[in-house]
Amino acid sequence: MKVGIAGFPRSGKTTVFNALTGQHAEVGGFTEPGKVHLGVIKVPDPRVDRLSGIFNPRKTTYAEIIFADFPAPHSTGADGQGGSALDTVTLTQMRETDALVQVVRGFADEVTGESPNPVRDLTNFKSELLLADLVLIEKRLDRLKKETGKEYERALLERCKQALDEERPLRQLPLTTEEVAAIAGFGFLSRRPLMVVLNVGESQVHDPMPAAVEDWLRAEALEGLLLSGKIEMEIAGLEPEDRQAFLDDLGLQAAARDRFVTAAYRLLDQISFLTTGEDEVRAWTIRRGTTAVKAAGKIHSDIERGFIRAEVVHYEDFVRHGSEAKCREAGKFRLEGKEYLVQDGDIIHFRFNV
Ligand SMILES: Nc1nc2c(ncn2[C@@H]2O[C@H](COP(=O)(O)OP(=O)(O)OP(=O)(O)O)[C@@H](O)[C@H]2O)c(=O)[nH]1
Ligand SMILES: [Mg+2]
Repeated sequence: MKVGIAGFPRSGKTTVFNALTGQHAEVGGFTEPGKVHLGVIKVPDPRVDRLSGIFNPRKTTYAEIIFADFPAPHSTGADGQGGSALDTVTLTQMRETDALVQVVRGFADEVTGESPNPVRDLTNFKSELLLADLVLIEKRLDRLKKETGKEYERALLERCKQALDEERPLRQLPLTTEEVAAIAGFGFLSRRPLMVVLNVGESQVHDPMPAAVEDWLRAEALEGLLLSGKIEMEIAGLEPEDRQAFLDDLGLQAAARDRFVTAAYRLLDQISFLTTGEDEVRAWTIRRGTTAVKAAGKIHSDIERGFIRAEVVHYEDFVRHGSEAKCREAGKFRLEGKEYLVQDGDIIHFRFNV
């Protein structure tokens, strides 16, 4: 899963990125346009630990989240004056993600002295995503005028356009699996699952989400997480044994990183399926609602192409019964076809033929 960290200039994107990945990318220097920081984290998963204990494989691989920290252009943006905060390079890079996290500035900017205005930034960011999608759709519709026999696509794009005209992100538009596939190539940004991080000053980490932000999120059916990127970055930089004392000092339960990963999984609609064997025990991340054949494609395109069936046993059943043979006896071992919707915690063996 590749998660893009986006938002307006100086909202703390790079700071949050460092906090999550433990990297030391420069902050406060205005990240250069076009420069994307990439970082990978392993997703803690007790199921993988347990299965690894049972199978004793040569290799144990946790699911990974790749974070991409996007720069924002220098001179424009969160001023509400219509300046675009997302240039075309950034937009193209953002289309290559599975999900987006918007970092919203909740602290006063020390350099510009500007006080925070999260609702304004949320509203403007949303408009930017809608506009970026609208531009793509209009271009395509224009081209379709000259073509015949593309009624299906035209009608679908008209529906998308209408939603955008009504200021509804495409993620709110109910689409069939077929329709989703038909528009997948556009990489529409307002269809990406979105999570909001309100990045607050050090003194506000104990405050609840401000009511105005809460209302905005509810109206958009989005969830948000409040944290202080600056503090979290310091925590990430400490030796593990020093972290707890630091957290205790601040009266915090745990580093936001773990909360973030759990919330990101849930909010961004990600689940994991597992593969087991003597070679490797591994967790794979997919979006909820992914079919077995597409999940197979995560592992290898050959497995997707030559898919015969999926042999599935759920993790809970597996640990309850202790082995695949016992699961078979108990009728917990299933043969599923291409269209089976993979569930979180499914242990899968794919049968395929190439
Ligand atoms: N007080 C406070 N300052 C923060 C916090 N997070 C970030 N900052 C400061 O805000 C400034 C910008 O932070 P960055 O992380 O570089 O912001 P950015 O969004 O990556 O900026 P660009 O890449 O230039 O768009 C820096 O001076 C940070 O130290 C925070 O939680 N509290
Ligand atoms: Mg930055």
